[in-house]
Amino acid sequence: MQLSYFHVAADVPSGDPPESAVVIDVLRATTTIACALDHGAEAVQTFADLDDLKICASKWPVSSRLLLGERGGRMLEGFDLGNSPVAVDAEKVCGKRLFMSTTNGTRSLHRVSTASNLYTASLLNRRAVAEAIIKGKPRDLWIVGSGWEGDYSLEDSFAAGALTAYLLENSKEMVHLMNDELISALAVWEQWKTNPEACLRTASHGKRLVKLGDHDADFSCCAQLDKLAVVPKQVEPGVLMAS
Ligand code: 3SL
Repeated sequence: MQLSYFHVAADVPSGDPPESAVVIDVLRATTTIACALDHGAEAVQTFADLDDLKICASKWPVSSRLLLGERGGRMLEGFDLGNSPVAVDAEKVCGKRLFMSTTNGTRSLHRVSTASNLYTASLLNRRAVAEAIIKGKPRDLWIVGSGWEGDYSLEDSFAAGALTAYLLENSKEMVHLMNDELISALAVWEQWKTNPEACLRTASHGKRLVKLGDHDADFSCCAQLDKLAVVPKQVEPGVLMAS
């Protein structure tokens, strides 16, 4: 298995991705996706563009849809939910389709949406996603972080390192680390693996969320490792379902 890590969508090489790719946005898009699907959301349909989201959502029955999103960490006007993993509880999301757009995470997803096996991962479902990858035996796997508006993010590197460490320890296939970004992601994982929340709070986006206020529950949720068995997988462009 040949693994590469790209910090943000813009770093992804031009052309088609390999058959398998994983998108990570620990704070908070892919953590929210994992929680929503784990709580029974029918699907999470992701959009980079808000107008596209509104047009598509308007064709869906009001009773079975929710609009979820943020810009700059703040919930969008007219939306039902912001991008908080603790807000997508079963009572709100069970059986519903979530139409979602976030500042960075949904952009990374769209950059690799042509991958046949496209997963999203967070710390919460790291082991479950890693096991799905091991089962699929991909020759190449791209791990794509989300960062912040084109810039590197510590917490996505940390999670990319966590995923890679699991694959190195548990895959029977040889795992080859194909770029320096991935080697440094492993070093970030080693640095904070005993205290993931400290990594999230050290990260610049963590500090941004602290400034926005009242995100303690989000931090403790996003920092939990291997708690969920849900594997979000793209079933059609932009649409993620539990697999
Ligand atoms: O950038 C994103 O996609 C979001 O996850 C950012 S936030 O944590 O909701 O502010």
